[in-house]
Amino acid sequence: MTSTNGQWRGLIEEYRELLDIPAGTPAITLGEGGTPLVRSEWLSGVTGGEVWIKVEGANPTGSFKDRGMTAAISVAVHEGAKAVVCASTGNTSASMAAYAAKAGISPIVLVPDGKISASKMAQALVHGGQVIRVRGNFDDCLRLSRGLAENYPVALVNSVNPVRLEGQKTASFEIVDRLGDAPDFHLLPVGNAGNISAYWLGYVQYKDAGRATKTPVMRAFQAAGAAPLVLGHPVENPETRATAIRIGNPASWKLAEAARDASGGRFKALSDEQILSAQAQLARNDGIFVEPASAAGVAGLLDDVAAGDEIAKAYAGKVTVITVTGHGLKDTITALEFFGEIPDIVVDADIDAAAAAAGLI
Ligand code: AN7
Repeated sequence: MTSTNGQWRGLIEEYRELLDIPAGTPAITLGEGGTPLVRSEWLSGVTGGEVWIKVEGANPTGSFKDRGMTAAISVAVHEGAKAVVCASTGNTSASMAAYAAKAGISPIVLVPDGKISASKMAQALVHGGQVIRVRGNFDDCLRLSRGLAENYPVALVNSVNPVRLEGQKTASFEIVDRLGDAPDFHLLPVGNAGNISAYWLGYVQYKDAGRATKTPVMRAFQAAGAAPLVLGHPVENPETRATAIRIGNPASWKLAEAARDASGGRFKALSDEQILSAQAQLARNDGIFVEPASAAGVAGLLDDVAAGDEIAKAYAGKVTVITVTGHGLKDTITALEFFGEIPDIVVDADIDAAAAAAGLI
């Protein structure tokens, strides 16, 4: 891909000819995309294969949502929108508010009251979002968000807007561009199911264009308390500490099932304990701090491997990519609650005292 003096130009300019957006749409960008693909020695060892982590927390607002949002906001502005609306478990609203600020339009955010992390709330507010707290869950917020867009002059930028998927599919392009071909397996968390649908679009497009020889098997993971795709029916009261994926009735249900079926993949549910444990292990083994929901793909790989069956063995000798969707700084309260108890030893400003506290003497 071309770039300006080695500087990444944001995904619209890097991939414009591959995106189905109106010709001449001016890019509203914060430099999103071009995120690191980091080889995990730890997970490569665990599987006997080659495991890579796509670090989406490196996007400007700290999650993969920026890929969809640069596209959705650019097209909305091109079409004359003055206000945008979304329902969110936190990351979509943080991203929308930032891109709306950049575009000079008004962001309206609907969130489940008490169920989004403080950091994501701060992002939406600091960027000038009009935050409306709803007595209900994400699925209720999405219903309201659609209703507002139908009845009032505001553009809907949830992933039911197909332009969002156009932006998000570029993550697959980057992976293939970096690895030289598509991986054998792609693992990721699923909530509203836009991202898995977008990745699949991207992989299929690259294969059809002859830029990859294959498409990966898509294995997607949900939290056990919010696992409608695994159960095969909506969950009325979803619950999980991984609040980003606390979603009971995913909007892109059919697209996600199509990606699973066409790729020979699978959905699987994981306990919150598995997810939080994977979050800590990834941070300690690989130096990558992700928010709880983002660790679901890693937890899924560990769960698959622990089963010791044919699925576990399939990773050996193969290339696996796991998308970690959002930064660990998005939810430090949950992280501290589970692993990071702040030590209650305080020392005087003295080298010997510090050395003793560190166990060096
Ligand atoms: C960190 O922000 O739905 O399956 O409103 O924030 O494409 O929904 C967030 C979803 C995974 C699931 N990881 O992706 C929202 C929202 C993180 C997320 C997902 C989300 P989708």
